[in-house]
Amino acid sequence: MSSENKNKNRAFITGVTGQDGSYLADLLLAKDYEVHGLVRRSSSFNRERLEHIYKDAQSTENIFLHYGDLTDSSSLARLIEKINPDEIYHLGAQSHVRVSFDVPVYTAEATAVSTIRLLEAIRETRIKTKFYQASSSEMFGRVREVPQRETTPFYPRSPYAAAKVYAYWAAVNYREAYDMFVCNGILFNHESPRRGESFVTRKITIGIADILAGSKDKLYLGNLEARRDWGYAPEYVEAMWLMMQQERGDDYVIATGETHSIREFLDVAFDLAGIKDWRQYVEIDPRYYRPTEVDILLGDASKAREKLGWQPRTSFPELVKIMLEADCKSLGVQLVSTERREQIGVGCADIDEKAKLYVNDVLNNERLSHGPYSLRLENEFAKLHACSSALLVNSGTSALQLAVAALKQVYNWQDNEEILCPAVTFVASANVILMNNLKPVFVDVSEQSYNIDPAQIERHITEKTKAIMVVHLFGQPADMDPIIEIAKKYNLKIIEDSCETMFVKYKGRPVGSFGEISCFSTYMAHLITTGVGGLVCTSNSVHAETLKSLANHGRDSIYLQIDDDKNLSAERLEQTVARRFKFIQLGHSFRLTEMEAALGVAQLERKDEILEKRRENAQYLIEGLGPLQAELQLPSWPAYCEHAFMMFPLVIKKESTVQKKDLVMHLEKHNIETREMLPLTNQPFYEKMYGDLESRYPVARWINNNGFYIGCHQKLFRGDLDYIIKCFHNFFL
Ligand code: NAP
Ligand code: G4F
Repeated sequence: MSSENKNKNRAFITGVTGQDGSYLADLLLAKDYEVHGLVRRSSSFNRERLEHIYKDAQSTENIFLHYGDLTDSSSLARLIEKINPDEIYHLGAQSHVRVSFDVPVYTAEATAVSTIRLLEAIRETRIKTKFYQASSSEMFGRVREVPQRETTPFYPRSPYAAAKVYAYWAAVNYREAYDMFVCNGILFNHESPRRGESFVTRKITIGIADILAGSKDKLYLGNLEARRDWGYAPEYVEAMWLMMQQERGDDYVIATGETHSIREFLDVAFDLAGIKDWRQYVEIDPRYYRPTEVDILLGDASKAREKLGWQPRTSFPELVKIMLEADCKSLGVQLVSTERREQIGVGCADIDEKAKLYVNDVLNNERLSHGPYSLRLENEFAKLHACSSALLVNSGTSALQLAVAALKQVYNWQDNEEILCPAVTFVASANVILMNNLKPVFVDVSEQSYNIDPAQIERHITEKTKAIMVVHLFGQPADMDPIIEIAKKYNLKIIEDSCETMFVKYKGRPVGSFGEISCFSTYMAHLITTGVGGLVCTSNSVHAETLKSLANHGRDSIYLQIDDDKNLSAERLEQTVARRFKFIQLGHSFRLTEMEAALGVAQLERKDEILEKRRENAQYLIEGLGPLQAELQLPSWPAYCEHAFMMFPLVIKKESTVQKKDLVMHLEKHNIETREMLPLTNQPFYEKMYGDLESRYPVARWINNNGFYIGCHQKLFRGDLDYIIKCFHNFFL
């Protein structure tokens, strides 16, 4: 004890590492007590609940932990004498009711006899101290009246309850026999995020968090009919302290005055998690039944209210929410309720701490344009897509614009020559063709993949056709083999618009490696994001130089490369200084910043995790929506290609009577975002240019009238997916 602490109130807490002990330590430290706690030696770490105290230097000076054991009288007596506390809170116990049937004698030792050990130690050492005994509503057992109050007779139903009754009467006896200040706090169940994990409330909230995180499928419980009066633990330790500040020691019931069954707890908790029917996740395991059960506990805390001014502040649903949110948070799961206020969007911002660190690193190093992060992102991205180079640009559209411009220049295409492009794709794929003074010619798409239909390509080829813009839509690769064959036959170049698809393979070969040039987007909601941004990849060195120059105002790309070279010879340096701002052609300013590249690197490091979660989510949706297959076309893809699930497309089947407008409105009303699949054939701009397109592209028209997509991104968790599935099923009921 330091000299400064001499005037402080000193408390000794047994069970300081438990739920109540840790909250009581927080409370007493906040009240400027010197706190001493009893800890038992354990092979594994048992101080988790006190960890936060050790982060605060002020608190650390005022807390002292001592080894000892409730079953060891000598250690208790020695500690009491040494600490000489003003207040003793005896909270330590074998506190699990079910376990007390398995270890009844130990429970009697730790829970009953420990109280006598402490009381005797006080008596023998003659120290002047107040004593709090953690009594329990379990003592009422087979209840003699409802609600239970201080005068209600006890009827214990377990070795634990019998031990607590013994300790209760021992405490009363010492108060009466030796005129000691002794309180019995008859506390009804109280819970919190620090509750032991095998008690039913915490077991449920942890179980739900695991289910939402996808790490568990089931929760195994015992008797769901028992009713308990559940309160919030931090408020209950306040009651303990209040009891110890009264004139005389006394006994008090501490309770909320509300009782709920385990079923009701499950209703509220699963509802908060967005899961309507918990029955599919909960199974009864008779091992959790007790030989004798306490059916109903309901406390009347009028005496505490009148004498201590204590009353509960946290409602039952609030308590469940506090616990569930904490368990979800520790697993990194976001909790969304069925009364949705937040939208389930098609995409998400998924920026982790590492991304923030990398961006900060750039800001601290003050290299804000093309630097080490840009280089790393370009090199790794190119490698992953089996290309020899990648160039970062400020959007997927810029990547496409450059790809067309570079090929037009390299192959000397003339204005108004044609590029084939699918009739269903984001408008940028066609726009960039027009912007390069070439003409987009649409090709209808496949009914299954929504990608360009190889069987439709040849009929659109004329002598003006120069290239095929292949789009890999929504994360699914287009059918490349027949497209490559046609391209060879007619000497056409292939440009890959892979803005929505990355990191996946078609017949073992990465998308992005088939075309002369391939384009990717890192726009928000894409597989990896830099906010806005893109990459243009190629394995052709001439194309690579042209792309680099065009993206950077038309500078001589050779001097762009050596700008960063610190070891230039004097002659080369002179040449560079003279030439590095020579513009050899008309170009754009399409560069990405180093901050965005840093974000991209952090995202790239997580690509496997992101892809895996998206695939898992898509599979879950496919299974959940499976029963609706007669009405809805779900995503399907051939075994020889992978799917990245950038989006989750759905098309109402031809034989269904359902109207897309009604289904989409139903989903939107329930805060599930939907998006059009964007056929080009009904875009006013292209209709104006080409006249009626819809009648010429029947599959695109069907998709326009019946298709839409929703998200399946990595931040959607089980509760969201169940909610989405439920909304679809409700619509088709
Ligand atoms: P808890 O989380 O189970 O904590 C029990 C504490 O006792 C832990 O610190 C534990 O240490 C310690 N302990 C157990 N055996 C020990 C031994 N042989 N020697 C030394 N320490 C030992 O319980 P709680 O929920 O905080 O409850 C506190 C007290 O109130 C208990 O007496 C309980 O029976 C009673 N109570 C609780 C409620 C409730 O709803 N929570 C209601 C009424 C009464 P380890 O950390 O090393 O295991
Ligand atoms: O959460 P429990 O284990 O708490 P119980 O038995 O009410 O005891 C707790 O509260 C007492 C105060 O009344 C304290 F004195 C005691 O130290 C402890 O803190 O079980 C609550 C109910 C029981 O009826 C049990 O049968 O939930 C039922 N239950 C159903 N399935 C389950 C489970 N209990 C647990 N622990 N695990 C189950 O799987």
